[in-house]
Amino acid sequence: MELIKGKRVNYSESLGALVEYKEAKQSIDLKTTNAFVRVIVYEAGVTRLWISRWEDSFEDDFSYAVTGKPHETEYQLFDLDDKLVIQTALVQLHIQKSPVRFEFYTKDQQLINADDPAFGTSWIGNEVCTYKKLLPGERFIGMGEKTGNLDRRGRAYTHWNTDYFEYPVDGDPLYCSTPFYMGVHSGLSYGIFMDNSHKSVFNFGASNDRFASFSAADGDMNYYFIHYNTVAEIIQAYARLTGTISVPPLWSLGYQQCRYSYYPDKEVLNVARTFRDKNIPADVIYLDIHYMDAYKIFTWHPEHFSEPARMLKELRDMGFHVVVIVDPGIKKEEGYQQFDEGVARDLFLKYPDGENYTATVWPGDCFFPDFTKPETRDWWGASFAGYVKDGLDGFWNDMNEPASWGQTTPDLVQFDYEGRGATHKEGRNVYGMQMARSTYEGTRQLMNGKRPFVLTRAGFSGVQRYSAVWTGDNVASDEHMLVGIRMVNSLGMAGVPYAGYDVGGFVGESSIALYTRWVSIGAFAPFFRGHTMINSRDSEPWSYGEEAEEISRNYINMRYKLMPYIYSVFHEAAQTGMPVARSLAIDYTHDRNIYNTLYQNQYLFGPAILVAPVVSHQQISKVYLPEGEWFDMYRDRPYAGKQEHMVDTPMDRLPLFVKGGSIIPMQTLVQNTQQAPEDVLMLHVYKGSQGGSFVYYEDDGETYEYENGACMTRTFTYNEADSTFTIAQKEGLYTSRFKRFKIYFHGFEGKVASVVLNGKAIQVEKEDVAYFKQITAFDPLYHQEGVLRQISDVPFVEFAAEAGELTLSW
Ligand code: MIG
Repeated sequence: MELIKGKRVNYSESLGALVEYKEAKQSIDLKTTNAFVRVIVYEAGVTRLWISRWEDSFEDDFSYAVTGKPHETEYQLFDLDDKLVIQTALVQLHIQKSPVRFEFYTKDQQLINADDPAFGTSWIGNEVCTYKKLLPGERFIGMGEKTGNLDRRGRAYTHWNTDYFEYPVDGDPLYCSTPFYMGVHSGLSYGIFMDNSHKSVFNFGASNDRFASFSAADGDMNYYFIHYNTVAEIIQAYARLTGTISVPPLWSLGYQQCRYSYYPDKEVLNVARTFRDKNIPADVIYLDIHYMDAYKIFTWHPEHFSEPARMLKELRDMGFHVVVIVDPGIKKEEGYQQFDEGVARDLFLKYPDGENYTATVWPGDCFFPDFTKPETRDWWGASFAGYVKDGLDGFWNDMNEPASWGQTTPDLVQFDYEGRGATHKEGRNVYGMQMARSTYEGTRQLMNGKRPFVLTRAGFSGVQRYSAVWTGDNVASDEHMLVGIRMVNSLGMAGVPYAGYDVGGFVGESSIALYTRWVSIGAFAPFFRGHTMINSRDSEPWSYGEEAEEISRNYINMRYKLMPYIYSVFHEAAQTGMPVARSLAIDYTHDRNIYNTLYQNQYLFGPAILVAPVVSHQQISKVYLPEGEWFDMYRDRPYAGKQEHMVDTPMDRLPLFVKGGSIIPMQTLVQNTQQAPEDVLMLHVYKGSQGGSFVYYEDDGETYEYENGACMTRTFTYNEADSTFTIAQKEGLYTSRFKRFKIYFHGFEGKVASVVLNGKAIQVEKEDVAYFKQITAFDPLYHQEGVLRQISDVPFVEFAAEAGELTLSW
């Protein structure tokens, strides 16, 4: 190749012209003057472009991120004078021959995305970059754990997993890398996933008005181009490539209480007991680094946790699960089991001369397990045997960027990379994900069919298959609260639906108002955990005074009542990859108002509930409701869509709206997920001109038996046009814990006059629902109106659970 024939080249050089091509099944190999290209059709809307300067690259198609394979897909290949055209049922890929450039069109010739005509894919030394024309009005969304605005246009981002303590609200790069974004323009959307784990840079028109580009420091340009009609379909196509979550243990969807660190055991028990005494629901308590002996992973501190099994049993009896932190660094200390084994079996990262790589972390000098080596993963996974036996079932993977004092891993450190070999430059970004994988696979094997919960800080595309992700060391400020919400929404658009932020802020101290607001919003985060830094003020729901406590309790209660809804939404995420927290950019992609920085934090929690985060001190706030009919969740007041609204937002009122046509299944209040709710499933139906449906999901909440069919779904459908509500037969072998249905009709103005179930009239009753028990002495409207706020006269019917059709009249 010209470029490297012993001659220094001081400019970027691109692919060159087409020399020849060859077609195989769903795959076309091109040879250009400077490189090789393999085009692979994965499905009608997914095409992979694999561009390499090394022909032998194609002999080994390996990826940590992608598990999806090409689906049998019909396509046609046309050889025209100046271009090749590959056409599927949805997309035309035009491959210009000289020079070789790629352009994607819809079948009716609308341009979706095109290479910059001059640069296309080019190299500067080993760095490879693809340049795409910036199109008029083009916006960019996604990219996972990235700060900044929902619309990323005008900014550039780096993917290089980084331990960034107290990151600023525009800090980059952070801990987790998911190099997948979506472009949106002229009513069209597409996604680009660059599967290359080297340090990469995505430039969405930052300091340039010509292109959006993505580059990797080394390796091949290897990207998947996805086009479907909606962002939701694009996200799901990305999930077919990189996988989905498995259904999490139900307990992990409850409230989780963390701090750096609760110790000794007595303090842990105290915190747990306080939740129960105060009737604040919670499922999980965390042990941060002080639970260990000299920070040695897989040990317990001999004095502070002298009888771990007994403590864990006591917590379990109170309905608490315990999650412990594990860091990758293994203390260099002879006699420490994991050190001795790791050395003996050659399981650590090393220098090219074979010496183990050493860096300093909490325990002092450490070796680092090479999680890209299968033997290391098996060994690490098996090392959890003692913890599992003690009664632990949650594992928090921290510091796995990897982090160390000094924060600079030398690039020559060598990774096994499944026997292929890779330097730190290629291995770093997948290290955390492979640690999470090893933790997940190992503990899953040890737990006798029960589901472990794994949380990780670092990750790469595909990490969702093994673990939830949290956004690291945020700061107690309003801006951080909001950017955290956007990061979680953005992780959702990058295939990671199970994500959250430290509620209350890790660094610094929240005000009463900030803490309270953060808990209210956190109740609608997929992963809901309060956490705070060592030597900071206490940050439990009762630590900020009586008012904050009551409001926090109300919102945590709400989360527990919503558990049937939340669990069903997680099931959907496991099935399709749809996020749990859904940026409005997913359903309302082409509505420019949702990108307004005032409204960009708003999202749908599941399909039905719109959360409009507001900052702590704001007593009256502006929200924007997109197209559709909406009801405020507190009072059932109808609100028009495609409009801004002013709403009251005192400390105890986070703006929440339900989309007309929604069906929200709820249960009676429990104090933790082990406690059985009453046997009635409450279905809240909201009037809407389009009607709607919901797929309810249930299983035992704790084992993998659902994989063998021990689960159930049941579809509820509200049809507005013919005034019916249909309860489909349940599907699946699992028997629901709910024996009765109670259906509430919201927004029907109290006028549901008669309900006929399978031909038999059933009695319509009316109730003051106030299912969102936010009635507190602190409610300003309580003071104003002098009466308890209530949603009175909501009609409902209750009957034994069965399939059938309700006919309503009003
Ligand atoms: O060097 O384990 O992000 O959540 O509390 C800091 C102590 C290590 C960083 C994590 C944080 C955790 C802390 N850890």
